[in-house]
Amino acid sequence: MASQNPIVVASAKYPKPAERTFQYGTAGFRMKASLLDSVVYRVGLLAALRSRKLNGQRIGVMITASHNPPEDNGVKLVDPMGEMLEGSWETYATTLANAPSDQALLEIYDKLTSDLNIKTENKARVVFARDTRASGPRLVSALLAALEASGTEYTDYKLLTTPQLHYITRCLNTKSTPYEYGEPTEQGYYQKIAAAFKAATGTRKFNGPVTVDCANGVGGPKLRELIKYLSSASEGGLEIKVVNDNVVEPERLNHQCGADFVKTNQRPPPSSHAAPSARCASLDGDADRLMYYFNDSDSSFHLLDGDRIATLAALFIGDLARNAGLGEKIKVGVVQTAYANGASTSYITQDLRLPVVCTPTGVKHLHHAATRFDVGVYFEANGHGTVVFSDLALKRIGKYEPQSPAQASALDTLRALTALINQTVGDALSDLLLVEVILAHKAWGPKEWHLTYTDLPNRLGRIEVADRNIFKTTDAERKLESPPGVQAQIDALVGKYKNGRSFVRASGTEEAVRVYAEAATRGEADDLAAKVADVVK
Ligand code: 16G
Ligand code: ZN
Repeated sequence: MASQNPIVVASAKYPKPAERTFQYGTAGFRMKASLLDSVVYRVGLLAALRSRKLNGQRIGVMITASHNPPEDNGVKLVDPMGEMLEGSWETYATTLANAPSDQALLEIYDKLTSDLNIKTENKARVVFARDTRASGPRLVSALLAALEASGTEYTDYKLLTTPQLHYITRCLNTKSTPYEYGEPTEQGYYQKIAAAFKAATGTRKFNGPVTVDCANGVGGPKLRELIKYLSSASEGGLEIKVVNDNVVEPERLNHQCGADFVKTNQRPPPSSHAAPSARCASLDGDADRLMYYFNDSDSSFHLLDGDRIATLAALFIGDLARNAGLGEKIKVGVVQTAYANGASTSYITQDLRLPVVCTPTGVKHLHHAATRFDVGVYFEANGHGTVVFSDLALKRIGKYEPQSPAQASALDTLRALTALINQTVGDALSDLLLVEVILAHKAWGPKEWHLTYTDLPNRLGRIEVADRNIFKTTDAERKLESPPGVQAQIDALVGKYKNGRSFVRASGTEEAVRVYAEAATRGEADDLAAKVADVVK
């Protein structure tokens, strides 16, 4: 009898809330945790299908809602190489999540199995982890029910940052191959990063400590763990001051702290008491975003966001490749979104003379575009990003025989960076150490870093509209093609401002539309944003 099928039996314990339509968004499913049990159960089934389809390669499942408030949670899948789930499978996730009954769910599951030619005799293997949210353990039990009902082998990695799970997934799937990535354990992650950090730093000195706000999320305990593997300040290592690492009171998560708070409010967390010009950084709730900032001696606040990290990394890696004698053989490129400050784009193209590609918002788009360069540096302005090295670039960097001591030194640093950087996805811990290495090499403080170019004043607004789905974009989200006529009105407004630029897009994570504007002065940027908002309302 069909009703005795284990998938149906277990599904009955995780009923789908009626009247709810779920969508696998930019970063998986994300919403109030109380609504998420059926979704997590069904995502577990999809992970099993995905693994069977890929002949038993490990698929990762991460339970987190990143920078969202503590009462939210979310779930997303990680593909075998540690990348985000392939786009076409997002649709299957949405279909499974919206199956109206347990029986309908089984029918969709079976139909996907046959439509996608999935061999049911293949093994299914899943690895999973969660952030520190209170709802995490309950959602893990929904996931386990699905893995058991679908006959899936699994490993529970308990609490991890999102990028740690991406790292482990890739390690497991490349073990004993020429593409081996590292030890598939949390300890292996720290060992790899710590050794690479030491090698990349060499004999350079750090200019004082860095204070890291961990958003009271999983990044706190994990950063404390990582520090145990690094040289201490008394041994000439980096001093890292950990703040906002309270994970005992879950309601503190992302509250008045963290990378999203700092970027959105353009000010340090109220708990911050950093001295003038001291380096400060903030992670987000699952430690895949990083922001730097500092207060000047006149106490003005300066943000060093994803654009700044991208430009710093591109500058340094471009120089290293040239100094190593690989300038002609390794082409560095940068990937940004429309949110990148126009001044950063000009700096990359005109001063660094590197190519820039613009993609729609969302890590998967940037990551994909970055893999087309030998070395692709990608960052969203919100602090999510990394650097990816192509197989060819890795081979060239690995095999090149340096022709001088200067080339040898640059090459050593470049090699160390390929291990320090988490190439699977943006990783705040790995990015933090990358920035620290670069600043140490350049003997720069945050001020010198900030002086590389001057941001155009900008404003980001959020507008609630009746139906955000009518806002359709083209040209990497820089232009609206619907509703008709709106883009022409925006263009007319933009034309009135010096260095004006503005665009409107529907959020992929909230019921709202976002308006971005930049212009030559603060007043003009604010004015342009307000006028464009009026057009959209
Ligand atoms: C998600 C994306 C992030 C993007 C943000 C945009 C991933 C892992 N995360 O958090 O990259 O910046 O959505 O949000 O892809 P929005 O669509 O609401 O503006
Ligand atoms: Zn995040």
